[in-house]
Amino acid sequence: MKNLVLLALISCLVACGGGGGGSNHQTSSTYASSISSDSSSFSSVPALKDLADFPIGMEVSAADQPRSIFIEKSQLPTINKHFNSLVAGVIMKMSFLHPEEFNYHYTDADDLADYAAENGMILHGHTLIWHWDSQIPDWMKNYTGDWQAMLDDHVTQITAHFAGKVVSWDVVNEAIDPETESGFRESIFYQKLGSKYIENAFIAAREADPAAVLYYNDFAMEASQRKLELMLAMLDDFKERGIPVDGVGFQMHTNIFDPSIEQIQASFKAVADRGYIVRISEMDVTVNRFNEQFFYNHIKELQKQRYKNIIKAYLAAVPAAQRGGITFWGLVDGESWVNELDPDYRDWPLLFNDDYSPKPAFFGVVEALLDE
Ligand code: 9MR
Repeated sequence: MKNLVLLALISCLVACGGGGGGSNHQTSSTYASSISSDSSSFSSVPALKDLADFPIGMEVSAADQPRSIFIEKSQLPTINKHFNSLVAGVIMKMSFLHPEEFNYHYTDADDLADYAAENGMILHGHTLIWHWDSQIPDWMKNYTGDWQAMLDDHVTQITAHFAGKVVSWDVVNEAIDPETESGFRESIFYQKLGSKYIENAFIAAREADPAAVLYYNDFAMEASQRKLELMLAMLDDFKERGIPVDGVGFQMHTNIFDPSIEQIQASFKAVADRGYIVRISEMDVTVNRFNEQFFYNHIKELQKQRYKNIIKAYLAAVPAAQRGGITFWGLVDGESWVNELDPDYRDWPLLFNDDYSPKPAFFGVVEALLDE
């Protein structure tokens, strides 16, 4: 228990309607209606970053993108108060940083790095190699030369440019696929180079910025035993051959139903036991499996408990020295990526309502951190 007084304050805020109350009278068309009475006043809630000895991160948009922190400035007080680590949701992906073979575009990401530095935050880099079609630049898709040399150069140039500005990188994102026979995602990189592209990316990144912490990042490793085992086998093989991976990012795009907390904790532990740093890298917790129109109070409570239990599992499984931190994938529900997927589907996966007031989920995170 870190601070009994603070815990008492939080309990009061929640009990007094700060976190647990809230009206159900909202329409599916207005996210603003999920704001209601979850709110506690800005200054009365504790800053998440003050409750942990590891980075507490936020995914942000930048440049001229929708919800950019440089345009939608109303989000800045909340971001600055609670988070000491940033990651770009989009603008540091392959097609943004490397739009043409001989042209790297750094200014937007540099602006974000400056913002982080000026506000006492670290910047995590996401991501050097990712299979997502729209984020692979066209020139790369059509490349006919030496793919290994080309990818090495991509990783080297970018990592070297951000040395000293980016403390850690998702070097390779989502390369494992439990549905394939090989266990690797049959991305364009895999088709060209086999799984070799993964280790080569880590080697190139380490050479270009020896100080950066290098992560393998993926989703659903806590949900699929086969996926976890494939990833662990890759790590074990890399360790034996001296491939420089420092940590693993569990994206943790999860929900209030499954997998079990025990399974989540065991998957963190399997990685921590091997000596790696463990991050929760893209956390959100969806609630709306049954396509409800309302975000009911009992669901808010379930979501709160789920956030709390997952973070407690992380703290229980990962020794303090191996905690790379926890990053949440977006600030307010209405702007979550899950609400971009289908206009007929709504969800409320994040810690804040659309007016930046904290949800019960936020207090679940607070309670987990204070329990430590
Ligand atoms: O949240 C991101 C969304 O805004 C982007 O349109 C999308 C494509 O770049 O990527 C989303 O972030 C993904 C992340 O980069 C990798 N893990 C899954 C995330 C959600 O799809």
